[in-house]
Amino acid sequence: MTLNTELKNWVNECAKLCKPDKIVWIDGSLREKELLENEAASKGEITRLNDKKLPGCFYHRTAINDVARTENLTFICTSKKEDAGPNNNWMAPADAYKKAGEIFSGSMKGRTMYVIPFSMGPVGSPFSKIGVELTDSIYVVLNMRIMTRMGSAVLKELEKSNATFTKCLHSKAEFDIKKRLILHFPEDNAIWSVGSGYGGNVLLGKKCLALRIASHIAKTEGWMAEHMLIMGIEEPNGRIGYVAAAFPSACGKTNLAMLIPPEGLRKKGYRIWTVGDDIAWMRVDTDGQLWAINPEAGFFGVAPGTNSKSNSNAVKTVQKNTIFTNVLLKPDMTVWWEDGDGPVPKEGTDWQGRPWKPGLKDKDGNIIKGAHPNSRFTAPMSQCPTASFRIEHHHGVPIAAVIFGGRRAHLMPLVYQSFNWQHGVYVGATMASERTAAQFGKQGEVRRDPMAMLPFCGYNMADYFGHWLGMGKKMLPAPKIFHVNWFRTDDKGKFLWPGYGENLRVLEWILARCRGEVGAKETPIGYIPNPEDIDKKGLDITKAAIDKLLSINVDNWKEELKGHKEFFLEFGERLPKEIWEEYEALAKRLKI
Ligand code: GTP
Ligand code: SPV
Ligand code: MN
Repeated sequence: MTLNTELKNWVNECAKLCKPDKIVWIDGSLREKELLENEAASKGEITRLNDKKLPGCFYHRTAINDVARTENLTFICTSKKEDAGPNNNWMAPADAYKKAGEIFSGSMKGRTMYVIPFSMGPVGSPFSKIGVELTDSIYVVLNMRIMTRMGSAVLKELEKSNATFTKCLHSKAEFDIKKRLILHFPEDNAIWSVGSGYGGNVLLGKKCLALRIASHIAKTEGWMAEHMLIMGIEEPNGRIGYVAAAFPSACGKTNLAMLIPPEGLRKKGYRIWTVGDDIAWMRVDTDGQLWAINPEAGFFGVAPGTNSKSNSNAVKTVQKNTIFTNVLLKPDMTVWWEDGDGPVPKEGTDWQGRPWKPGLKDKDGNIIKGAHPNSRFTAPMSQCPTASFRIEHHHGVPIAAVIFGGRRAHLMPLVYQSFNWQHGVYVGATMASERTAAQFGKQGEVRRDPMAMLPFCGYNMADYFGHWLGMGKKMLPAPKIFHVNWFRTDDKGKFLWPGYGENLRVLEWILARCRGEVGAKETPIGYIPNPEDIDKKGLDITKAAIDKLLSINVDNWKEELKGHKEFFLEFGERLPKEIWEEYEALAKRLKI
């Protein structure tokens, strides 16, 4: 129970609606964790993994139709439809409460309702925000324990006078996709999620609070909530430069945040510090600089493709105290996924709970994967070998550069720098990524995803661009804004740039630009490196490839500009005039 009357009343109200058999207040202790693990294991909600090989690890399967965020069932519920904007699904708040209320009604009968007080950001930091999630899922409690700071310490914060919190209500209900809704009420600081058990839909501190609700709060309070990794690059002289980077899903945030320097650079003394891999909250501090914290405490990362070669830091991070969701379960009670470490197992149980062996095909002749392509690991950030020593620092790290990026086989150079903040906002606003085979729709088709926030901006994106423009005016100096593309290909479709650890060479150039230590070539789209300014020692790449990576094709850019216009027209009168100014300026530089 609690002394915070708002919290007490709200918990009672939700209990009246959902009718749980009992209510348990989560304190975050180790003893409580063990009790919950035992209970969930005895009910089959989770499975304990091999305690010798994967100590403290558990396995979980979601329902077959509940394996990813469901953007079509995700709504922003504001009084006025225009406030949600063309980028969001919208429902009127009264309709949303009614519709979801019917599903929540009695949904926790025979179950326990857990009350999870959690803090996004270090407990007690003025940068942090508190939420309370009510849920009938032990899996959610155990995941929230890794992904957030939670329990008694947060409850104590809430009991300080005037402590406000985001009201997060979740019920698995019947896991029925027809009765699944992920609803955000920015005007009430509330989230209602029902009918799902998948991470991004139910770990309400993550995308729902830390991005959709927080982006709305941030606009009102004058800060920024972004879908960005945060990392520090330590140079041989000990100086650490921090960057924040926004890439859409499956475009390499986790990989970049945990980058392993190539041998030559490592020997020189380069070192990486991981601050976050998915979300950044950023504020202007008294020194005029932009400072960032990672509001999360753990990683909810994609498993397939993670191996000791591609990301050995992630592999080391998930060796203990990790929850694996929808991966392949091996007979020795360890786990595996496609492109994971070790030989392909001879047999196992797949993510749907069926017997599996390599080469199995479905009735259409397609290979059956052992792990779902969006299977994930939930692991504490503190277990990452490159975890930054500033993670618990209450106001985070100073950001020297903001980096946007996407998956573009053509058009986008390896890296370019915007002319100034306003132009940088335009670069972010026109960000796009090509569809991969894993996504529905025409392959190679460009999908606009401004600042990688299309599915996560909790309000009208026209206003969001305005907020970015306004923030730039507050900073002195504002971080420099860059765009990167690790995915440009040659005529045969092969990546031109080796990527991964080698991306450090690009970050080196970015930091040198921030410090005014290196020149660049001015082009219509921005500043592009002179080829000799990218450190290529030990890099196996031809001169032709570098030249192509650092070139732009004006005709293709003229074509690209049509897509910009089409996208911006959707926002009508609400789009800031500066965006059109930048559009016109770019057209002029391209001599259209
Ligand atoms: P979410 O967790 O969904 O937000 O994704 P993310 O942005 O964290 O992406 P992640 O780091 O998991 O990487 C996605 C995919 O991109 C993986 O298949 C990686 O192997 C691949 N990838 C990452 N970095 C690079 C790179 O520099 N070059 C190439 N070619 N591929 C990369
Ligand atoms: C993403 O999809 O961008 C994720 C996973 O990071 S989820 O938490 O499900 O949103
Ligand atoms: Mn993400």
